[in-house]
Amino acid sequence: MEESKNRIVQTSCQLCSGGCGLNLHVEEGRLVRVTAIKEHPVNEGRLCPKALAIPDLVYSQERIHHPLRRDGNSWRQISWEEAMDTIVQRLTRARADFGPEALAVAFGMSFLTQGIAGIDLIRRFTDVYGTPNVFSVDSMCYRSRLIGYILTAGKFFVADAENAKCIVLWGNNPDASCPPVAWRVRKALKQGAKLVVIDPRRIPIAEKADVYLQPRPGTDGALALAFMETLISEGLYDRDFVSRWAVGLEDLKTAAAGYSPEVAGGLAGVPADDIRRGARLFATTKPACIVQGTNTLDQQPAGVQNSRAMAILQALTGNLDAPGGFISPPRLPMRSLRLPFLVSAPPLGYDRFPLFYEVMGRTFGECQSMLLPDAILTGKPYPIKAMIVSASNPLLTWPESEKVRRALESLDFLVVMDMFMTETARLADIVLPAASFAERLNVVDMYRLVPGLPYVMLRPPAVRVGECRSDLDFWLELARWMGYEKQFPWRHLEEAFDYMLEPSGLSVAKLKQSPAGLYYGQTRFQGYEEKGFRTPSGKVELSAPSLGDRGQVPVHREPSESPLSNPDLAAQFPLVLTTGARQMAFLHSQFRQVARLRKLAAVAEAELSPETAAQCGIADGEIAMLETRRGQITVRARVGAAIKPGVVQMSHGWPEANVNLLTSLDPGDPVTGNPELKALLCRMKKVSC
Ligand SMILES: Nc1nc2c(c(=O)[nH]1)N[C@H]1C(S)=C(S)[C@@H](COP(=O)(O)OP(=O)(O)OC[C@H]3O[C@@H](n4cnc5c(=O)[nH]c(N)nc54)[C@H](O)[C@@H]3O)O[C@H]1N2
Ligand SMILES: Nc1nc2c(c(=O)[nH]1)N[C@H]1C(S)=C(S)[C@@H](COP(=O)(O)OP(=O)(O)OC[C@H]3O[C@@H](n4cnc5c(=O)[nH]c(N)nc54)[C@H](O)[C@@H]3O)O[C@H]1N2
Ligand code: SF4
Ligand SMILES: [Mo]
Repeated sequence: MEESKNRIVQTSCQLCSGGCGLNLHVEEGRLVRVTAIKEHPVNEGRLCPKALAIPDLVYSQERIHHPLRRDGNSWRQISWEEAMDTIVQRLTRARADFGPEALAVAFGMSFLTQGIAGIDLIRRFTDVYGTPNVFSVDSMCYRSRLIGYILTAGKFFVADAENAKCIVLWGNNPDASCPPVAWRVRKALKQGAKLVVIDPRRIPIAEKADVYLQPRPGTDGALALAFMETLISEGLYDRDFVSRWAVGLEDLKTAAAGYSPEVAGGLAGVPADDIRRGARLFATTKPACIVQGTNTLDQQPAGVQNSRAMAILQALTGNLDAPGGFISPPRLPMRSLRLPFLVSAPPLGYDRFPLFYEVMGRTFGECQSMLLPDAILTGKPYPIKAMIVSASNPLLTWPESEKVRRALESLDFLVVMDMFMTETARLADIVLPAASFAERLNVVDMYRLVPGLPYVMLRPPAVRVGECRSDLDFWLELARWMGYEKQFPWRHLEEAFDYMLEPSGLSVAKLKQSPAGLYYGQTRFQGYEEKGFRTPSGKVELSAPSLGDRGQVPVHREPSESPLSNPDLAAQFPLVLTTGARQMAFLHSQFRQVARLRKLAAVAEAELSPETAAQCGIADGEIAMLETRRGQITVRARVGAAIKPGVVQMSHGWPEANVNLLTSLDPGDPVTGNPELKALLCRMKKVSC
């Protein structure tokens, strides 16, 4: 690492998916301050409160600085050598005793956002070891959308809010979950764009909405079909685009015909006229885009179909592959590090959810995580005995925490690499101290996804803390310790990055010359005019034969727990629970130890309306019990008019009030196995002291 006394290191923030350009001010080897890079295209000089707290996070008293080994009920500090040696011995033994499938690896969002090479290094490692069992959070987030868009139009799309004249925020509150998107939405609004908000909570930006729909959680499929019905029956769709570039209109018409705004409005608890107004505004204002929640529509029983519906609405209005609509920035050309032919066992759930693994010849790496706890507990289809968790806290972030706990406790060997002693780390045999993003080298190309820019940037190490190491260094090093030098010939990470980057013409050295990042390409529009869409028909598939008997046209599926699907349960648990609305101050279970962020949200709260609170006998600020048929937690009630009556919202990530004690791992979506986290049945009552 270059060491001069006072310097500014330009980097890309990793505290949410935004990737803002940051100046890390380093004095005497210590990170003292963070400012924004003015010319960075993502944030253009802006920052959010989390970025200002980076020094507090990096130097938190609670950071783990050294590898730790469980010693009965306490922890013993060990050297990296001892940690690596132990891991190698235990992985070698697991493989010999139970076969290579006995190893599982799981990584979280803070691994996914590290940039290029991370997932590839893990996958190369597990390929050589011989296990297919690599898990990530995309079983709950993102994959259903990816598959939904690909099935419909052959590729992934990003909403180009900045250039839209009409924006539909559909289950998305970017002010909390992705400020760079919020900045773009607000810029478009200032330029006169129209806004439709569809959210059971009247989120702050809804004050600016031309149409606000407040649905019962889990009814988005019905609303989307009602939008389609309005477009089709009122002749508001783009006939030219649809006749040239879409197949399956007749099937779609039939499906949508069952969901007039009256029918859908009845299901969702939304006035039919408001649905019509929203649909008309979206269809008649061009260009328009739906900015859908990153996981809101995924975590419902028709997750894939919901995302198909979003892509179909874009197609019906001719807003696909068009500025201000859905756009598809190019990928950075890169070499993959995968060696999948070395793995023989099928991944978990391959037979049950084949489309989760492969769609139209395109394969996806990580397995369906929701099946892992049962597989560990039952030993079926094969024993899973050892696990490495990198940058994830499944004990708080995966559904059904009690089962996840039992599963992790029953492993022979668990390694957790984290910056903090999390609930998950506490179950480990070995805990490894992870470097924060300010302490390690990465190459970041995720701007293509948020906010849709073909941009790449180096994330250089600025400071060093204790013996903390970069996750990628750990995986590279572990490969060497396992004796995989032949397949991992790179002496250090920079060489691995260069190997991957070669097809792009870039290298770490070249990226160092542009410390604020650079564009690697240009987004092209209407690419289908030349090549068609990458679907079997070459067109947008309003009805998708690739879905086979899983339902080829979008459908509404009631949540498995809802007043309509399960009235008996609703008699006992009369409220609808939606979980996981993002809080600006936190990233899932992270940052609760940072005092200045904790000031923004001091305690865990469940949101409910004054009507609902009165029915439950709860007043604002009182401690209440929130309960589903799976368990109960105590939490402070936040009573406010913003949320739909009959609905409770509880964010995840609070150790003292873990909402995932109330959720289920059961696969919700029949295509991908995504769990249902957005619409469950619950009840709430006051806790008497
Ligand atoms: N009920 C409910 N549950 C949900 C959701 C919901 O909406 N409702 N949303 C789900 C979604 S979409 C997601 S993506 C998941 C997220 O699930 P996770 O990714 O498991 O969530 P985090 O709490 O961010 O856990 C990340 C961990 O990595 C650590 N960490 C941070 N940076 C680094 C690093 O650089 N290296 C290493 N090794 N560790 C690091 C942090 O300290 C933290 O413990 O949660 C899901 N859980
Ligand atoms: N600060 C912060 N930012 C984050 C994260 C974080 O933990 N903290 N996590 C990151 C990750 S991994 C992800 S996946 C994204 C998540 O990003 P999103 O999924 O977009 O989550 P939110 O922006 O909170 O928006 C969810 C909104 O959906 C509403 N909602 C709940 N249920 C329903 C429903 O059934 N239908 C409809 N229409 N709306 C519903 C909620 O009230 C809420 O306002 O955020 C990312 N950014
Ligand atoms: S918006 Fe996200 S990426 Fe940008 S500074 Fe805040 S936490 Fe970092
Ligand atoms: Mo996510």
